[in-house]
Amino acid sequence: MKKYPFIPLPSYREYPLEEMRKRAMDFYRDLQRRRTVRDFSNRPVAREVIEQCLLAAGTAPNGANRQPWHFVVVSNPEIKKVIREEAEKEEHEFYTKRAPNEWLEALAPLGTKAEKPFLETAPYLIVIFAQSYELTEDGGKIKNYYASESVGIATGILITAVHNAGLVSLTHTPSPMAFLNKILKRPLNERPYLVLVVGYPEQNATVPDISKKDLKDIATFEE
Ligand code: IYR
Repeated sequence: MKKYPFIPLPSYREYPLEEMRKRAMDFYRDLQRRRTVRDFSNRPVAREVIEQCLLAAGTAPNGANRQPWHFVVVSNPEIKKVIREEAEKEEHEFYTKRAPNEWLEALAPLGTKAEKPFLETAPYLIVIFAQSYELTEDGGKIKNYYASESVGIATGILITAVHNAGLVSLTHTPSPMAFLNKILKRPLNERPYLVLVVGYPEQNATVPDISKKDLKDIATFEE
């Protein structure tokens, strides 16, 4: 295997402490405004903005630089309709049969239900696939490493990029999701990871009044 040439770190920037503090705080404050939205407007979104956000997602650190992700950006109304129908079928099963009571109780305060109108209303559904292996030309398989972790990180960056651009998103996980391979004609080495619904919020969009844990509850410093 050929080694990559090593080059001087080209783009690192160090900030003076005050500026570092301000940047860290400003970034947190801006991310604190992000909310997962379920009430989407049908207002169109410029495709170039989505492209830019996907390029940001593609910068994610990942196992052995295999970049084991594929993003299918769906704006075609007929495909969105089929995705909605299939997702609602699975969700209906989930809410009426598959979900244990404990899970339904955890979801009850959020008011989620089997109907997913946003899958048709929102201008974009970004269906994120994780590639657990790659296929060689002669049909062999090359394993990817840490595909779930890598795709999770890329998804986090995508959500942040979408927020930064002034749009809202919803992480949607119909379960099981194999129907997405079929509808979107994706190969078997790709596993649907998540559907990111992207667009503008509806004018009267509401969100649950939730809060995030304090620093002391999410972090421990061993000094
Ligand atoms: N996939 C279902 C259920 C669901 C599960 C969790 I955990 C949520 O935070 C929200 C919903 C759905 O999309 O409704």
